[in-house]
Amino acid sequence: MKHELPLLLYDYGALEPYIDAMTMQVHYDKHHQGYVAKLNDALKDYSELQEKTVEDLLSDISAIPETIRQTVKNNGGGHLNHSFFWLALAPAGKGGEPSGKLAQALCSAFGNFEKFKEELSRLANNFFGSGWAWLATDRSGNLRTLALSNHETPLTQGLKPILVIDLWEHAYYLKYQNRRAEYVTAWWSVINWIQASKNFESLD
Ligand code: MN3
Repeated sequence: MKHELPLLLYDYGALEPYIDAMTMQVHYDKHHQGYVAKLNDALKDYSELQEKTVEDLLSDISAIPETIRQTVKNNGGGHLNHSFFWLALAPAGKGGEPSGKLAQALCSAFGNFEKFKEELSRLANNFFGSGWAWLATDRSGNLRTLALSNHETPLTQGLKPILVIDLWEHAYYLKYQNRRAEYVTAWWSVINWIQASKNFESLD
C-alpha cells in the first residue's frame, strides 16, 4: 500500500484573497507531495510497515526501525497534518459557522467565541519556528489549544484534533512574507466549521 496525496476538494484559487493560489499550489503539489514521496521511500524495504496507516505508524513510533524512525515521523506527520489541514479549510462563506455542540463546547471551554479566537491567535502568532497550532479534545472530551513543533501530531498525546493552522513559513510567506499575524487573521475567514463539527462529534 502506497501513501497517496488526498484529493483537494477545492481549486487552488478558491481560498483567495485569504490564501493565494500560488501558495496553495506549491504547498499541496510540492510540499505535501514531497512528504508523501519521502514517506513511501523510507518504507520501501519494509513490506510489513507498508500495510499500516499513517496514524498507526505515528501512534507506535517506537516500533519503527531506528534507521527510518525520524524520517517516518517527519514525513508521516507532514502527510497526516496536511491531509487534515486541507479538509479543515473551505472557501470564504462555504465553511458554515461554529454551531451546535462544538459552539457550545467552545463557549464553556473559553468563555465565548471571541476569547477562543484570541487565545488560538495569540498561540499561533507567538509560536517560535515551524509547527502547527491546534484545537483538540482530550480524553475527557474537553477542548484545549496547543502548538506543536515541526510535524508533531496531537494523536500521539491521546488528543483528538478538531482544527489546525499550519505555521510553517511555506504556508504564508509568498503572500504575507514575515507577517504571520496577517495570515492568522486571514485563516479565520476560510475555516471549514462543518468539518470541525464533524471532527468534534466523531467517536473515534
Ligand atoms: Mn505546510
